[in-house]
Amino acid sequence: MALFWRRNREDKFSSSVLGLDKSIEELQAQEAAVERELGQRFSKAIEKTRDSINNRLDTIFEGRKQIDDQLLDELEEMLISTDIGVQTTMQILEAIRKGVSRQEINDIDALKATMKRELLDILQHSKDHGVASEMSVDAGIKPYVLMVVGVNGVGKTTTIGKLSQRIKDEGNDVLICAADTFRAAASDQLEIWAGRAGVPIVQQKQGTDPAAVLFDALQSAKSRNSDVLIVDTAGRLHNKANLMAELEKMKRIAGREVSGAPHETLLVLDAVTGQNGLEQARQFTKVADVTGVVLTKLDGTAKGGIAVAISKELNLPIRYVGIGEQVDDLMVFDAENYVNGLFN
Ligand SMILES: Nc1nc2c(ncn2[C@@H]2O[C@H](COP(=O)(O)OP(=O)(O)OP(=O)(O)O)[C@@H](O)[C@H]2O)c(=O)[nH]1
Ligand SMILES: [Mg+2]
Repeated sequence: MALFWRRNREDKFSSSVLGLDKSIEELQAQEAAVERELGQRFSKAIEKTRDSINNRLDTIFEGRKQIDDQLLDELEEMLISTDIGVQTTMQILEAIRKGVSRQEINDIDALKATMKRELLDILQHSKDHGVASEMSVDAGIKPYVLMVVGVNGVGKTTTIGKLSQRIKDEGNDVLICAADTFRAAASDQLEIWAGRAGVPIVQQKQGTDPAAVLFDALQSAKSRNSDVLIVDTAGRLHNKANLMAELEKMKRIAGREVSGAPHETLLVLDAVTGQNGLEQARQFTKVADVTGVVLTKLDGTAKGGIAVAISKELNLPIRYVGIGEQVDDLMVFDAENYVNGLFN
């Protein structure tokens, strides 16, 4: 999928170049400025997590001359407290113990470097379902159906608003499907986001079978020749079997109407819920064939380590992170930026 959006961005970029008499240098400087600004915003979003990690590290190292077992115990506690997960914590500690016994790690900087290396290794080795969708999108899938799932209040609707804007800006015709017919006002809320992004929306009255709304939207996407159909779903609780069955029905309808659909199923997880979110995710992956994660509200937590637990324990790629409530507060997840941003 990433390739898809990128390809469109490049098309748009080259056509805008034709209309402008800016030099390549000016354009490069402009792009660099945008990148910098994004980097700063991301860094700000993980500030709470960074502060928490670094303050604890400073305290652990204060007045200490050597890395001993007690220090490592404290480090373990610190890592667990960031919601990085038990498995990840153990992996990092093992690497540190090895480094210490080989006398490669003697100070805080060497220790941080080892932590960074291990974290990056985990994040970059989660299975990337994106590879398959990139290939099929290149074969000209239209409409590309993107389903968005997750429990109540995690930020599905907001994320769809942000994503619609983003994908549209990259030169695609987007259509939104309001298949959350369960909650009153859900459709109205989505309509506001559709209006903001300037994209059409297919909706029906509350209580309509979500699969029927989806069916409508699929027909509409085909007749409008939409590039991408983004489907909002109800915030269903993982212990409600009927709601999970509904999700499966929607999947079936999508696949029947558009070959291979849904092409991407994004699970939205709220970073603030930490380890509870992981449990939700496990339930969803059982029925929804989740292909990627959007981690929202990273700006609102000091436990941003959950991103690593998701990669390690669910083996799912984090596609985007939400860093605020505004339409442009959605960023492509960059593992290197993230890991570097965690340490001072
Ligand atoms: N700070 C912050 N707030 C966010 C982010 N994403 C969503 N929110 C807020 O989270 C709240 C819930 O967002 P919704 O998009 O309504 O969540 P939902 O998953 O659609 O909820 P239901 O439709 O009830 O299942 C809203 O107040 C959003 O503004 C984010 O990245 N950062
Ligand atoms: Mg919603």
